[in-house]
Amino acid sequence: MIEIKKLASIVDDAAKNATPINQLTGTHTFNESEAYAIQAASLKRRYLRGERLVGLKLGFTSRLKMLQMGVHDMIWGRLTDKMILEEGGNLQFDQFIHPRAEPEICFLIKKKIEHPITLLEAGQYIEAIAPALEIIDSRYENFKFSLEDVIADNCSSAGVVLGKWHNASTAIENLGIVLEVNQRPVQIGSSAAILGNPLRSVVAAARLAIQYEERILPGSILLAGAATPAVYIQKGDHIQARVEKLGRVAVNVI
Ligand code: OOG
Ligand code: MG
Repeated sequence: MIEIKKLASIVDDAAKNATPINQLTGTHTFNESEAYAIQAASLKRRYLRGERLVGLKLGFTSRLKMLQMGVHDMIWGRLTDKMILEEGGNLQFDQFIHPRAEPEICFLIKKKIEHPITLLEAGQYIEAIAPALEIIDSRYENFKFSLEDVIADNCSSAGVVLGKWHNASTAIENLGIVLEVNQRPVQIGSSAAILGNPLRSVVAAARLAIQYEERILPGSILLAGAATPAVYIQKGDHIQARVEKLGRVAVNVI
């Protein structure tokens, strides 16, 4: 039996103190569902400190992200209110270990999702769509992990910046996406890289949430997964994502 609570406290302390740790799978053997149990237990610690669940995120929904991180499957994690950063505001670099930014598409959920849904049905569950920046900050040394490690570490979740909400009927299956650092494009991609259509992330989230007994509630957010690889960010950087039709979203690293 692996010690779920102990491993949860290790990843949680690493995040809280912005101190890197060795990969848990270096010293412990656990499977994917045990990794999700560690993630859930680490979130419980955040809730006890007063953080609130505001939504979910999917990861590795694009081939480029899987290739960048050397993993082979989709993952999902939880987002809390403490991770939400003000659009156009500041990100305190020292509160992170080795943060990276990636461009995202975010859904605002309209109706509770309680059963598996199809791609055709996905639109009914969406209230609005926004461009977003996700800040990921693996708690593992050198941002290196196995799939089980990254799941246990809440999928590197660390920060989310949301842009303006747009109508849920906006066609999003093939939108140009640019990630800029200090006004220079550093990653260019298309929303089509996200499972062929980011709405498929809603379908996948529904399936995974049911499988792992998490709820997708009205008013919660869902990050579809980055369309491009993530980039390391530095103090002094201005980070901006532009998504065709959805506009821009930015944050300053201080
Ligand atoms: C894991 C998080 C992946 C995405 O959008 O693919 C993710 C990581 O790369 O550290 O958020
Ligand atoms: Mg992401």
